[in-house]
Formats: sequence, structure tokens, C-alpha cells
Amino acid sequence: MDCLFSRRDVIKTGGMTAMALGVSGLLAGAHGASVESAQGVEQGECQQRPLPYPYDALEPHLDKQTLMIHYEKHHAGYVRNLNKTLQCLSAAGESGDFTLIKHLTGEMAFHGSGHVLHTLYWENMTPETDGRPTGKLRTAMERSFGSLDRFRRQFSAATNAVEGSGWGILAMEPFHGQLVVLQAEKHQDLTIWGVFPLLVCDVWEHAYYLTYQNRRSAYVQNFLRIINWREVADRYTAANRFRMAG
Ligand code: MN3
Repeated sequence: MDCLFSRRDVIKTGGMTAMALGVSGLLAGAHGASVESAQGVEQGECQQRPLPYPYDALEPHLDKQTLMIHYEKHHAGYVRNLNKTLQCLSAAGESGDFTLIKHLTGEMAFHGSGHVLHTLYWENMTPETDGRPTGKLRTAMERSFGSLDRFRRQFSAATNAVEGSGWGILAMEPFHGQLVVLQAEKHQDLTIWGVFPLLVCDVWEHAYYLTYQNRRSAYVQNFLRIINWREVADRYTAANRFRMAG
């Protein structure tokens, strides 16, 4: 079965390229075609990439137990359920029985988005942060938000205010080339179609509750201290290749 993050994606070609592949792979899975196999990627189930650092590497901001449970149980669960869903969609395509198509399509959006966002989340954090955005990413952030400080305040406010379980997301909107801050409820709701996520912060309680309990804003504040801005800049560079701005 084709899938959105197969083993080949571990060979990093830039975060956004992998994510763009992921989106095509997801669609390919839904339609039974095989985008990645056309590029030589082996067939197989969706897989998690290896965590790019040890479980305790982000302490004291994120504790070892939280990371372990989050990666091995929560993220892995989305991948497992995505694989099941893609198998069911493939079976539906073969049999022509689309009785469950509404359910399956919703499941694919939920688990597929969960898998994509967690993959981005692990890789946009680092124990060795480079401090702050630089270069073209910084220029774009200043253009879109006024200043880095205003970005920080908007991102924090939006992320803190996500209703229920969800994500805070810095994204590039390709039609106008603007950077935007979005909230995602669950994993898949409230997006602007076509945006490329550059920086994502998981605010499901499983991401922070062991250390922070109900203090989501303290978690978000510390999350912003462990950003891999180099990775975010790489995603921005890759996203710019998809700009549709006039
Ligand atoms: Mn999570």
C-alpha cells in the first residue's frame, strides 16, 4: 500500500519536500495509485520516522515519560489507524462497496493529519535550539506579523486559545505568500486549504499534562524555547517552491 510517510522519507530531503510528498502519498493512498513507488519508494505501511533525539533530550521543557508515551502510543496509534483506514479504502475500491466511504474519508483526514502534524512536531523541536529565525524566514515573519515579537505573541495567544484538543500552527499560505497563524481543532479542522505548515505545537493534553497539568500557556512558552528554527527555515524554503502568488 502506498502511504504518506514511508521509510524512504527518513532520508531527509528537506522537511517541506517530505511533507509535500506526504500529501501526494495520502491522496495516492485514497485513489489506489502509487506516487512514491513511481519515485522508487518501497511499498509498505505508513511508518513513523525515528525520533530525532533521545526521549530525555528536551528536558526540562518536555519530560522523558511524556515524549515516550506521546511518540510510542499516541503518534503510533494515528499511524496504525491510518494504515487500517487506507487498507479499508483500498478494499472498498476493489469491491466497489463504498457504503462506509463517509466514515473512512473522515478517518483518513483525522489520522492522516495526526500523523503529518506529529512528524512535523518532533522535527521542529531540538535540544540545541538556534535561538531565533534568521534570513528569509525572519524577513517573511516580520513582513507578515510586523515583528518577531508580535509573531510570538500571536502564536502563543492562538495556541493557548485552541478549543479542546488541537494545534497551534505557523503556515505559509501560497496564494498570497503570506505567513499565517492557524489553530487546528483535533488535527484537521479550521485550516486554510493549501497552506504549508512550518511550525506546529501540539496542545492536546497528552503533549504536556504530566509536567504542566492545566498550565497550557506555560508549556507553550517553553515550547518556543526549543524550536529548531533551521528546520522551520528549510520548510519555508521548500514551501516557497509552491507559491502561487501573482
Ligand atoms: Mn499529540
